[in-house]
Amino acid sequence: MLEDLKQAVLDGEQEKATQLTEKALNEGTDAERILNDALIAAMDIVGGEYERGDRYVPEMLISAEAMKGAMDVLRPKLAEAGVKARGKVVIGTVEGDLHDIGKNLVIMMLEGSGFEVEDLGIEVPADQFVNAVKEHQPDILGMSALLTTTMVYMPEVVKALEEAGLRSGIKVMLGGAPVTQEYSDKIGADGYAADAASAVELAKKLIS
Ligand code: B1M
Repeated sequence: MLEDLKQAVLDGEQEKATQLTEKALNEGTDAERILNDALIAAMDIVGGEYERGDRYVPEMLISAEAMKGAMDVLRPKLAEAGVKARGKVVIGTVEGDLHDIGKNLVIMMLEGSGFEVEDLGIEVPADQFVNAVKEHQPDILGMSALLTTTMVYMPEVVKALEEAGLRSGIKVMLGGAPVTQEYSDKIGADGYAADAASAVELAKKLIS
């Protein structure tokens, strides 16, 4: 059944993925096993296919949606069983910028890989990032920007984290079309990812 569930996520069949997750739980399959052997396994394949150019954004999105449906059923069971997330990420699109399609895709892929994600939404000011870090104590703070005029806000957030004495306790990850690795290095972030699949790989690397 776990193979069928994995396939349902790969095929982006949300209803089937949700039903199979319920069925597997009802038959006594361990929630963590469902997560690792079916859902995360499927999203690993999706990420790899996307990186090789064998899968496009819409196909990645429908798999992520299927994963989300299954996760809605699984999440309470994982919490009951005390299963810990791989790591925690607080993420938002920076002040002045309302582009969120890419950020949401990154979130879905991170969740699909076992990360707990707190989404701050769009047009997030530096003080909101800082407060969210204090409140949620994430391993990683993620910032997205799609405009050349808003990516320049990213160093403001890094500076605000430093001023609040929080910078050394977390990793800062950047993304968005105009952002580059050079820019990430320049503003003192810990890494940049070009797409959702590489964002997952980077997040894993940053917490290891
Ligand atoms: Co806007 N827009 N837009 N727009 N828009 C762009 C970005 C633009 C390149 C279009 C163009 O002129 N060719 C241009 C920016 C130019 C620049 O600054 N270099 C632009 C502009 C100018 C504007 C406005 C200023 C237009 C205007 O009003 N005059 C305005 C700005 C509004 C604002 O933000 N204040 C504006 C508005 C909008 C809409 C509201 C209409 C809409 C946004 C809807 C929404 O997001 N809810 C929109 C859209 C859709 C686009 C384009 C067409 C598509 C963006 C997108 O969703 N791509 C875009 C042109 C383009 O890219 N072809 C454009 C798909 C998405 C999956 O990719 O977002 O790159 P992407 O995300 C990727 C990676 O970047 C990475 O992973 C994602 C998934 O693979 N990634 C991360 C992203 N965040 C990450 C974070 C990470 C790691 C990886 O870690 C934390």
